[in-house]
Amino acid sequence: MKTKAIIFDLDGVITDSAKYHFEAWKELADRLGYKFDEDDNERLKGVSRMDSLNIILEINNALDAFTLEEKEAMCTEKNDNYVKLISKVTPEDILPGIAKFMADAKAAGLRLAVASVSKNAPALLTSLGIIDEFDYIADARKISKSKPDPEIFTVCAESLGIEPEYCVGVEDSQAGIEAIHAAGMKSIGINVTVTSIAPDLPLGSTAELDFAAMVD
Ligand code: B16
Ligand code: MG
Repeated sequence: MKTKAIIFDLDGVITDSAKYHFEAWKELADRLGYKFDEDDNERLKGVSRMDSLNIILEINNALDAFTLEEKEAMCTEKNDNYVKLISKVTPEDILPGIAKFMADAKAAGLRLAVASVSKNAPALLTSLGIIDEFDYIADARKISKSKPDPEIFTVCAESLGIEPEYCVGVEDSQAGIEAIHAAGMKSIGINVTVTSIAPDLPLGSTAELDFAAMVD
């Protein structure tokens, strides 16, 4: 087998927390009287908290309307909304097909990593009951560039000690697919709204994941 590692995005791949990120930003946008809908939200997937806020402000022509302190307070407000929403997550919230795909990969001797730019990733993986299943979890606090920069996928491969060409990345965002390709890896896309580079293997949902048929 050529592939030696699978590197998973978290939000929108392992669990449907992408919907909670949307709800948490929507609550803030509504309070400020700003436009923010599901289409706008596609641009936020895989993007850091402050970069996400800047996209919402840009959409509303308000990029220069706030000081850094005010923007940090808005990020804190969004994160408080998000933490409240994910507080009830349990192992039942792991998306269909993910547990079997991970088990099959491990049985075939592959290593598993998580490439999430979310600072809430460890808490979420703990609530899902799978934090110990991974050989490496990227520390979002140490990642300086948001996807589509390849940094987080490159860090995962280096930490596992595996060359990128032997890694497969799984992502639900356009920015994430670009990051995987820029890192020199093969990509599996989960319900990606493609606006530029398409995933090597586009799937409609995680339920379609099939390790034996898709990973060589
Ligand atoms: P936090 P991923 C990303 O996670 C989300 O897609 C993105 O919407 C979010 O803004 C980002 O994490 C930061 O999350 O505010 O919790 O630190 O898709 O890379 O798993
Ligand atoms: Mg994602």
